[in-house]
Amino acid sequence: MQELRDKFDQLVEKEGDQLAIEHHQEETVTRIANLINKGTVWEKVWSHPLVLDACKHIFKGEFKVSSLNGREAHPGGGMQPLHGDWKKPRPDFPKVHLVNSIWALDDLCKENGAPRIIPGTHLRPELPEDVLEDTEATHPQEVYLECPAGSIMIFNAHTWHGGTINYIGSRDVFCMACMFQLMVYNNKIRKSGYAQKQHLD
Ligand SMILES: O=C(O)CCC(=O)C(=O)O
Ligand SMILES: [Fe+2]
Repeated sequence: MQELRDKFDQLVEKEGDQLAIEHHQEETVTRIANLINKGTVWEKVWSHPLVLDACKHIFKGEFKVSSLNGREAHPGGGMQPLHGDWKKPRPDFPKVHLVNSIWALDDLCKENGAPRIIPGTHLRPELPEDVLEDTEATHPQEVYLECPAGSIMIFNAHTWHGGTINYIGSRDVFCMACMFQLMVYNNKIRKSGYAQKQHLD
C-alpha cells in the first residue's frame, strides 16, 4: 500500500495544476484521473482477484475495467453530492451497468471524509439529484465507510454515494475508485468482429 501512496504523491507533484483535467476537477479535493495509464503499480488494483470475483457475482455477465481515479479530501473540504456513478438512462432497470470499488489507502472515519452510501438505492430508478432537495444533506439511511487502511468497499455503482467533509483536517485521506462496466455488444461490433475473424482464418 505504501507503494500506491508513494506513486499517488509522485503523480500529484508531476501533474500540478493539470491534475485530473482529463476527467473532472474538484475545488477542495486532489484528484488524479486515468491511473490505469499512469504506472504498472495500479495493476494490483484493477486486477485484484477479490474485486474481479465480486464483479462477476454482481454483473452475472462479461465486464471490462472502466476507470481508476484517486481522490484526497483537503482539510475542511471534500464534500461530494450524493450521486450514482451511472448517468445514462436505464431502460433495462434494474440491470447493473457499473460496479465501483472504493479503496481506502488511509484509515477512514466519519470525521475525516469517509465516503457514505445509502444502501438499497440501487433499486430506485431515480438519480438523487432528481428527488432529494439537498444532495449534500445528512440522509437518514446513510452508512459511512469507516475502516482501516487497506479496506475495499465493492458496490453496485447505481447506489447513491459520495465523499464527505474531512473535518479533522488530517492529511492523507486517500481513496481510489476503480470502476468496472458491463460489456454491451451491439450488432455492428459483433459483425465486424466476425468479419475480422474470417479474414484472419
Ligand atoms: O472517494 C470518495 O470518497 C468517493 C469517490 C466517488 O464516489 C467517485 O469517484 O465516484
Ligand atoms: Fe461515485
